[in-house]
Amino acid sequence: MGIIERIKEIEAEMARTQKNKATEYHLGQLKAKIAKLRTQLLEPPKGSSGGGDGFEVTKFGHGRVALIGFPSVGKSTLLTMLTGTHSEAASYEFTTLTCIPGIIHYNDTKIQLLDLPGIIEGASEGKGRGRQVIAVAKSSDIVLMVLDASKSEGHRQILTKELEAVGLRLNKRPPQIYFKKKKTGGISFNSTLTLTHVDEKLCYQILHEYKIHNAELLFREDATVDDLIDVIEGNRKYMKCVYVYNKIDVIGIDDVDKLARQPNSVVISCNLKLNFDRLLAKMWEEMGLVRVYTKPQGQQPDFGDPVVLSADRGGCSVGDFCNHIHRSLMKEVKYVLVWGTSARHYPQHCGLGHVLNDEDVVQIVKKKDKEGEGRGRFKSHSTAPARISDREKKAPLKQ
Ligand SMILES: Nc1nc2c(ncn2[C@@H]2O[C@H](COP(=O)(O)OP(=O)(O)OP(=O)(O)O)[C@@H](O)[C@H]2O)c(=O)[nH]1
Ligand SMILES: [Mg+2]
Repeated sequence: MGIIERIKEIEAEMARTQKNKATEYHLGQLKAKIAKLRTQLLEPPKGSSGGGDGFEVTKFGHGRVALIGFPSVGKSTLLTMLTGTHSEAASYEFTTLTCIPGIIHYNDTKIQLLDLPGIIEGASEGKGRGRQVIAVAKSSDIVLMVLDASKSEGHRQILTKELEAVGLRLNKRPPQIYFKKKKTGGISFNSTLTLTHVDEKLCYQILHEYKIHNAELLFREDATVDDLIDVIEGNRKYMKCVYVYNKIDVIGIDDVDKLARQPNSVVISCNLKLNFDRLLAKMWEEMGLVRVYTKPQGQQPDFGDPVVLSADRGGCSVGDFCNHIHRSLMKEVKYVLVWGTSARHYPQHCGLGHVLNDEDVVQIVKKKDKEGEGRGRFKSHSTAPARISDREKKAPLKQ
């Protein structure tokens, strides 16, 4: 039996099982079994060289955004409108068959936008080109889930389920559970608060399912079985997602209003070019890019060409900023002067650990070569040799 059939079988068993206190442990175990099988499904088959026929495109720009959605919701139309790169759009399904990259120029940064083929229910199990599409989505910084505003709300749930099946978690943060495998000592179970979804026995059972008999487990929040499985699997990707409802030109204003009020949602219309600025602003906000402008000593800051940092791509500290300019720069830095919202006063003297905010201005002050010889008024200012014995002997006076 293949992995997909086994998953189906277990899902059917779960559907048959009533949910109550007595079946809780059994259901937990089944969930862990499915998670294990799904992870197996994600691993490339043995002997293959990996992706192969995937359609990975080279990363470009300061961030990457993937357009995910059902066929014919207007992904290609949106890419053409936002980037100027033409992507074929037509009224039939599966117009786009591969990954088409475009570039959005926004706030002095370049953001790569990827148009992808539409995905359908069952994509996570390989239907259509679902697996490849989801692989590209995983490699991006955020996902724009494009939805047809005139279609049912169910599409959003189906897509979220498909993405969750391959280990993507949208708009969630990692569960606050500390988990560490050990060599000996059995399982130590602790929690900082009362747990309402899981108990010690259930956790033991799930760990047994994974053949883990020695580990440390500490719950810092009231987590569920699924959260625990996510932590044990350890391969989940937590991503931001913006829900983009397209084609609002064909629905009533009341429906538009309802959709627009949902969290993380933006309503647009490609045909009428409606609300693109809001979409871009929301995308920018979710990406959390930090633009830092450099200021050479005694000159105006260079506002044309920012250094772009982000927490997901390496961090936003002064050290990361220096590394971004040149890897050897960090060693030469004495301190930096910072102007902007991260500084308490202007300019603030900061070290390498200081975390920068968007639109900060930074001036780097380097160490001087001679620095460090003596302190304060004992600092040697002359370039003459320090020790008397090193000084050149004066020629003896002529008599
Ligand atoms: N009414 C309306 N139709 C739109 C809008 N945007 C796109 N469409 C139409 O929707 C159809 C599908 O557009 P595409 O851009 O090809 O959709 P897609 O999501 O790229 O489709 P696939 O590549 O097949 O996955 C086209 O006929 C577009 O003209 C819109 O804002 N309003
Ligand atoms: Mg398309």
